[in-house]
Amino acid sequence: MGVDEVCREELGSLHGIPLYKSFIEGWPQVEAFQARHDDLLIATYPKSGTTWLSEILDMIYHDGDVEKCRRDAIFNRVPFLEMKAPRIPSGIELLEKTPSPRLVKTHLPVQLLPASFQEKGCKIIYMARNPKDVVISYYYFYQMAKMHPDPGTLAEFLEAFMNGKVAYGSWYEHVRGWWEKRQEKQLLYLFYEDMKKDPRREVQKILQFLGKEVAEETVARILHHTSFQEMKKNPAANYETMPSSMMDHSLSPFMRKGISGDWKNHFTVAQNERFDQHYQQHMAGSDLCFQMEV
Ligand code: PPS
Repeated sequence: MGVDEVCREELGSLHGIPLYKSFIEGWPQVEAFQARHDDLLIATYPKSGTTWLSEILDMIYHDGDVEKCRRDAIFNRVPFLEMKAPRIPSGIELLEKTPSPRLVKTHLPVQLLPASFQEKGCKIIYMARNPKDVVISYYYFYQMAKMHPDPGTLAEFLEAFMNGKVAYGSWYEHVRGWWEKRQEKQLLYLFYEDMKKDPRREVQKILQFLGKEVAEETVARILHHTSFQEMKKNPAANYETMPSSMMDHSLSPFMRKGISGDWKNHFTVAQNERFDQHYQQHMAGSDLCFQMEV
């Protein structure tokens, strides 16, 4: 193994949430993070459309200027708050260097959000995606992104996911936790499936939430530049500039399929029935609804 090789490692636990050990080491700095009042937080469970939403927001912040949005890779333009890994700047270090107004990415469950986002009254956009597509996307991501433990077979990974034994813990608790807090915070809660169905309507919702007005041709440019096909071929958006020791796109590209309903190509009938039953139990009593395909 070369010196730059990232080693697959078992996850640690941060207040009961399974997480990468290097992120846990950096936790004291994250917990003490000082948000600025004009920070916009993009919060998601992993594989739920974070990069898509990040690119849309960077385009909005730069008035649809495609060249400005190519100035750096997405993981530098929208720093990942709790990220810490050997030999690359941490999310906190990147954020300190980022001029306001900043876009900040996090996958933290709502109960672990650093207090200062609330204290400063920062706006937050949460995006959720149906769990069947999340688990498939996550399974491929575990294979290509080397900081994860070996995912095993899909059947094993499905069990781990349902039991909340994957990085960032239970999908159910994550989506429900953020949903229940949406009244208390300045929070816009979006769905990947709605964005697939009608991206123009969802971008309009974002603009309204931000209190921004943008010309119709700018909206059209934003929609074109943030389509899956455009983002897949854009080196500033597709993660191909990440060191290959961290992400191996030959195992599975970061921009993999970008559709809703790919789980149907992977789940067996029995797995689907078991998943549906588990889903019913864990979503009982919630008015939060997901579309499993569009
Ligand atoms: S991460 O690592 O958690 O930040 O990943 P995240 O960006 O949340 O999710 C990656 C999945 O989002 C898909 N994606 C898109 N779908 C539709 N349109 C656009 N523009 C887009 N950009 C990224 C990406 O392909 C991953 O989903 P899968 O199902 O694996 O293709």
